[in-house]
Amino acid sequence: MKLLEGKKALIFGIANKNSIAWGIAQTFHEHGAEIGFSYGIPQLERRVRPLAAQIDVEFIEMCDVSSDEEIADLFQKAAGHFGEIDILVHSIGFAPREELAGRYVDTSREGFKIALDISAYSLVALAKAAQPLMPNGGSIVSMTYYGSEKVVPHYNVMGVAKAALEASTRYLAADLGPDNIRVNAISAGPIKTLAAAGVGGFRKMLGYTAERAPLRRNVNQKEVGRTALWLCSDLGSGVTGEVVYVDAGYHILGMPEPPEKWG
Ligand code: NAD
Ligand code: 0WE
Repeated sequence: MKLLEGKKALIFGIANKNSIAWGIAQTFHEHGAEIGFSYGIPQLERRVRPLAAQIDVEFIEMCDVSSDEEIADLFQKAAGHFGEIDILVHSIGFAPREELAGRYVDTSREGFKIALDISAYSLVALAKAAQPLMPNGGSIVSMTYYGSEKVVPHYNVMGVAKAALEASTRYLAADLGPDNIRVNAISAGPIKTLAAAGVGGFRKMLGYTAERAPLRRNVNQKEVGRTALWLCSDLGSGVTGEVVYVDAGYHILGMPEPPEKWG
């Protein structure tokens, strides 16, 4: 059964074929959604266009979400192209590279501002801009990570930004619920993407979580896509303000068992 037949989805945060947003886009396409893409920087256009062509995406626009003006322009174009939309996917995160090494206590004021602006405030700005395009309700989904709740070495200011993103999910859900707009976040386990590739020791982190997670493996972009699918389809109609984990169960552990059992 196709779950998104007749629905229109605007997806932010595709950089290349490894992006979580691309896993979501492919799943939505398989389920009959009409899709639009927005990407963050001009250099990504040549990567994003061929992907868009694979799933019949016609609306492809650049938008730097740190700019109110670019967001306004983007939504004006989206209103022209789609009229109304049903789904908004926020799959964007960024902190200056130097903030993701060393200690959190050394975070700069500017690094903090940039990380929180691009990774958390942008969800608020996009939700506000999307609301007029969702007169019959809708579903908004963003991407988060467990480093918002527990200390993950070097995740640093991104952990604080994700905590703000998750809290924003609840406040937005309360504000937009009366308009039948649902707002949820997916907390994914570590996945090798462009954003992750820039992180020292990421391969070791993948190994560490795969050895300990209840499912004894990592998750992939398609598994995140299928959770976004139920959240954004009628299957998720009663769910809002929630953080849903797609992490092979890693977050439930209090004392992760080492791979070779103790005693
Ligand atoms: P990715 O690099 O493919 O996607 C990140 C996207 O953010 C890119 O498309 C980039 O262009 C965009 N972006 C950055 N600054 C922007 C700006 N100013 N304006 C517009 N777009 C901007 O990597 P990904 O891993 O797919 O990341 C997607 C989301 O998933 C992020 O929120 C990330 O924090 C989250 N996440 C990733 C993992 C992981 O391990 N990869 C785990 C959990 C959550
Ligand atoms: O949210 C993320 C990635 C966030 C990210 C990554 C980069 C690298 C390149 C944000 N900004 C930048 N800026 C850059 O210049 N993840 C959940 C993946 C991730 O990133 C980590 C992790 C995990 C997991 C960083 C340190 C420790 C763990």
